[in-house]
This record gives sequence, C-alpha cells and structure tokens, in this order.
Amino acid sequence: MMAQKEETEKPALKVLITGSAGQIAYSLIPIVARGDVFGHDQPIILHLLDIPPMKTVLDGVVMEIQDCAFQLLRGIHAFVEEGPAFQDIDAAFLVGSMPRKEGMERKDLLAANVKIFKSQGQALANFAKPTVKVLVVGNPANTNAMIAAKYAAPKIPATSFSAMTRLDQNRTAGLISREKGLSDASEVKRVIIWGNHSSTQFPDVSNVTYKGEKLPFTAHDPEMISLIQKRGAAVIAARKLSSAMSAAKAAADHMHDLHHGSYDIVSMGVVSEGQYGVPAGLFFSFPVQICPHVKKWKIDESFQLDDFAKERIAITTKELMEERDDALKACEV
Ligand code: NAX
Repeated sequence: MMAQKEETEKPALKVLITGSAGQIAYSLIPIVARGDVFGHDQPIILHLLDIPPMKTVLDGVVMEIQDCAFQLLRGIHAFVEEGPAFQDIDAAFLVGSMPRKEGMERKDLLAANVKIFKSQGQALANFAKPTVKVLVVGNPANTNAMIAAKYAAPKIPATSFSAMTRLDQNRTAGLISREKGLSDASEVKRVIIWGNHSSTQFPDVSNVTYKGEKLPFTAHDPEMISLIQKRGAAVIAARKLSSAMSAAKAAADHMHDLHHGSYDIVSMGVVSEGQYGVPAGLFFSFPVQICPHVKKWKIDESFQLDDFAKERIAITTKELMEERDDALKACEV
C-alpha cells in the first residue's frame, strides 16, 4: 500500500526559502508545507538558508517543522552556505536580507543588500534548475530582483524573477473592504500597485471591482494612498515588529499565482520592456495576468492613465532609476 502511494506521487519540488531564521519565514514555511502554494497533491522538499550566526535558530526552526508532521513534506535541509541551498531548486523565496542598523544611511543599506542578491543571482546561475521561479521579498525588493536577475543571466531569464508588491495589493483590498463595509476582502480585485515597494509606490484604486462589479472610485484618493503607503509603519508602531504574517501570506499568494496561473489582475514587480513608459530593465510593479495554461506573466497594457496617475508613476520610476544606479555601482565594488 505504501509503495503504491509513493509510485503515484508527483516528484517533490525543491523550494528554497532564504532568511529562514527570520520572522516572515516563520509564517511562510507552514503555508508552503501545507500545500497552499504549490498544491495539496504536490510533495515538497524544503531548503532553508540563513547566515552562519543564525545556525542555532535555524536548527530550532527545523525541529518545529519536524514536529508539525506535514503530510506533503519529503525533506527539510538547513543551510548556512549558498551553494548547496540553491542546488537543483524549482522555486525560491528570497526573503533574507540585512536589516537597517542604527546610524545606517539608506544608501549603505541598499549597497549591503544588493551585494547579497548579486551573490544569490550567481548561485542561481551556478546551482538552480534553469526553470526556477524566483520571488524576491527582501528589501529593496524591486532593485534586489533586478540585481539577482542580472547575475543569474543568461542561464535564467529575467522573466523568471519577480518582486513582491502583493502585500500592498492585499492591504489595499483589506482597507477598501473595511471602508465600504464589504464582507469578503478577497473579492476586492483590480487593485493596481504601480512602481517600487517603497513609500513612492502608487496604489491605484480607480479600476477596483467587488464580486465583479465596478466600485464607485472615480478619482484617485490621496488619503487612501497615504494610508497604504504608511501601513507598514503603523504595524511596526503597534506590534513593535514589522509585518510578518501578512507578508508571508502575500508571498504565498504571489508564488501560488506564478505556479498555477490566475485570470485575476495582480501586482508584481517584473522586468519592464518599456510598458507604460517605464524604462526597460527596471523591475517595476505592474498589473499582470498569468495565463493558467502557459503559466507566464504578461503585463496588462490596457489601463488608461490620467495625469494624476502619470505624475505618481513618474515619481516612483525616478526613485527606481536612482536605486538602479546606486545598486549597479555597489555591485562593481
Ligand atoms: P528578519 O530580520 O526577521 O529576518 C531576516 C532573516 O534574513 C534573518 O534571519 C537574517 O539572518 C537573514 N539573512 C540576512 N542575510 C542573509 C543572507 N545573505 N542569506 C540568507 N539569509 C540572510 O526580517 P523579516 O521580517 O523576515 O523580513 C525580511 C525582509 O523582507 C526584509 O528585507 C524586509 O524589509 C522585507 N519585507 C518586504 C516586503 C515586501 O512587500 N516586499 C514586506 C515585508 C518585509 O518588510
């Protein structure tokens, strides 16, 4: 009976989660191991990566995963070195990054983090399957995705990388459902996050629908935009820790849609080819659709932008261009 179960089982997917001793990973690991991302019939082998000083914490996380006795889990491997962690992986959640330390300038933080993603881009090229799908969560997520893609080329196409703005999308859906008294936030669709996962992002509510019906948002709402942009800071002020459960849920939603496809419009930081006037090569959050048959994202170019939207998009584009220039410089060192 046992042998029969193993024979009919799909081959296990190798899934890497970096920053596995951190707080987002702590919420993300059980979502992945339960099958909510890759499917409830899809066995998983987890590769968990963190840095050497976190080895003991990582070992504790592994013990907890073992104690969960997850039905779909076929292996757990904890690493503090990139090579074996990236070996033959099918999917990667790149969550791990360096937090801002006291007195650290934004530029220094960016330089430290893009170097991590340069190294992980090289590790992807050297060790991962060429078909790997990579979601970048660690900040600055858009620019980190651009750098990882640069150093993983040409083995892994830039289109296999995306940066997470799904948390901003989900936050906006939640806010709209509360403001409008709508009972099911997951039915609030066509929220578009444009640009960078930063305070310059432009959450666009002008196309939003609920259960398929257009909601009466005619103008962009500056108060709502400001609430979304500041939501992360509000969570930190209340919890004394940054968003983790909601970030993990968003990462799971994002990878779920990449893996299974979705006819919904969702927001992802993906490589621009000049759509909506965004310079080619920037990783910019656009409205995308992922055809469930080919499982490849495509930017939806049908949205009309008014002057207000164009102005906001120009601001976040400028920030991403500055980040790109700083990041490329930091990678040369
Ligand atoms: P934590 O500080 O709790 O965990 C980060 C973990 O990454 C730590 O265990 C650290 O040791 C590890 N790490 C550092 N360098 C590493 C490396 N080179 N390889 C592997 N692991 C490494 O942070 P957490 O709250 O989990 O947040 C992780 C990242 O997500 C941060 O950069 C954060 O800013 C970013 N976020 C991005 C979001 C997005 O929407 N794109 C939203 C949530 C979150 O703020």
